[in-house]
Amino acid sequence: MHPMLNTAVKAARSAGKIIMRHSHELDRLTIETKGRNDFVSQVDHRAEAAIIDVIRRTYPDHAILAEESGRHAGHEFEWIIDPLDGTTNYLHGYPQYAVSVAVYYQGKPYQAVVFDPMRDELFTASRGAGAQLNDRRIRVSVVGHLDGALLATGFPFKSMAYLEPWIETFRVLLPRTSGVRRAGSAALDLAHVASGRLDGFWEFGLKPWDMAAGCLLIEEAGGRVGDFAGLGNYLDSGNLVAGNPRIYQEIQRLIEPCLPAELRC
Ligand code: 2AM
Ligand code: CA
Repeated sequence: MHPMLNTAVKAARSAGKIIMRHSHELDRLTIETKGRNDFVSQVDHRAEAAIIDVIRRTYPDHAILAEESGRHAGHEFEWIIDPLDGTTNYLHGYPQYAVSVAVYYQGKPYQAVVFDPMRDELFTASRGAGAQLNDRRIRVSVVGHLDGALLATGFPFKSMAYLEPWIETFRVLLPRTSGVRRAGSAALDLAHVASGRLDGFWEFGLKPWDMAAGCLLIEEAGGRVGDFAGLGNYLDSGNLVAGNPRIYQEIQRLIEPCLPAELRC
């Protein structure tokens, strides 16, 4: 395993321990509201501190972008961290959440970990070296048409600015698929696309830490990821389409007419 991936795994597992420990005493957590429908607890903060601590011990001069503490300056390598993706689920005891840790090198995805502490599933990828689930190689599904595909998405939850276009995409896609799921953790949805459990995914307005690791998992598992223009600007735009290569293309083709002009890029 690449040494940097090894550190990312250690960091994600130490966050996972904190998350699991507190999952049995949710009623004792202090919950703050970052904004409308946007919650954070001590668990998010502690898990993030644990991740940063592990990284800093080995790579004190790397840059870090973390959901709760923001940007930490550094150079060359950037760690993009979501200590608990699916906080709303977690706070309700709904078992669908994950830790996401990615390393970018010169602006490109380099290492990725998504860890599901509930199921003890560790998804890992290194650029050019494939993707694994608990050390076994994973690949995206071979489903070739939407009518046999299981997709995932995220509903708009904070800003409702793109509720109407999202509903349009849903209206177009839903009747053509086997089903659409909305489980509430984008990082985990992407890991499930990488491992072939889901065939495709789309969402508006994601944050970089929700998708940085999941996108490399998918690419290294033979899938495709892109923004609504089919380009690589998804981390900045927050708009993401992902899937096995055929389903990715189908989703892109079908949602294009649903998008307002400002989203077609
Ligand atoms: P988070 O829990 O790390 O914030 C999916 O829509 C993404 O949006 C998730 O990865 C989740 O990441 C984020 N999100 C934040 N608040 C949410 C909410 N109230 N409902 C659903 N998703 C939310
Ligand atoms: Ca989070």
